Amino acid sequence: MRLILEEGRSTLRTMLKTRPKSNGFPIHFSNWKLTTAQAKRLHLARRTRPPHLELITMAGVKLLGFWASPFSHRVIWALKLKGVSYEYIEEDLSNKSQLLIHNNPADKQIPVLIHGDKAVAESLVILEYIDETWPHNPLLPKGAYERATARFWIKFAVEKGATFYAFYNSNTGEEQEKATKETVEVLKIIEEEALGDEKFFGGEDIGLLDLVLGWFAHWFDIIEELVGVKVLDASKLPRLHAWTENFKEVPVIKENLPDRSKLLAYFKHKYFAHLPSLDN
Ligand SMILES: N[C@@H](CCC(=O)N[C@@H](CS)C(=O)NCC(=O)O)C(=O)O
Repeated sequence: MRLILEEGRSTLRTMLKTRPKSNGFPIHFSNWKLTTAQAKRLHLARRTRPPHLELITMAGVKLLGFWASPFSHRVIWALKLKGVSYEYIEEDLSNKSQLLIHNNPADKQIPVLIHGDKAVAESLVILEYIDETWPHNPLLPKGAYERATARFWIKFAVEKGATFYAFYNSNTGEEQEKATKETVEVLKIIEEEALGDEKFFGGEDIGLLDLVLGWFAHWFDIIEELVGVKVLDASKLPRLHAWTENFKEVPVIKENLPDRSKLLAYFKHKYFAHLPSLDN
């Protein structure tokens, strides 16, 4: 690739030397014809440019998101980790934009990533799209087995969503005890079997599983506060708790977390709206 790029550069140098004489700038490029061989070499050099050069010329990237959504945030973190510049468009979920409806007609949910004329929906699908489109700073491990393992845990965590939701929804003594016990059990499995003694799920650096579980580091604590039960603390889940601290210390994460008090107010409103009325 280096050779091809070098060739591209030397073709450009030759072209600059042989460019039509002009009395100054601007040069009239329309008078400047490339030989077929020059055009082919330049085309090849452009096609094989490394991903960081792609950033300079890539088609526009837009993200339709919602400020309080952990699903939007995992995409934001991925784009930031890759250094992909993008335009963020905040959606009003009570009055969805035509842009959202047009780009995700199936379920009209955020996040949606628009890349040039293509739209990708579903946060996990978007994360894989990002990782494949901009392969530098990989989010999934290289080896097939390691990728399969990361994908297993992502599926496991997503499928346990009902357990976490039951915890969020629990408000009577017995029901709350059961939901808390089940939540701790799931988190213990994640801690022991997926995280082990690593700093991050991705090893020394954060990877796709870290981004998927990222909501435990910022949103879960808010749910605990609303439910009035602490689960993810240093005494019950020491390694997972340390992971939440390490995760939030990564600059890209730290700089891209919604304000906690604003988030608490938002979820408080939603939480008390869904609880059964005390008058009933
Ligand atoms: N499975 C989806 C979930 C996305 C989701 O739940 N988005 C919510 C906001 S957090 C949404 O768009 N809600 C509006 C609606 O469902 O009408 C993903 O991972 O992207």
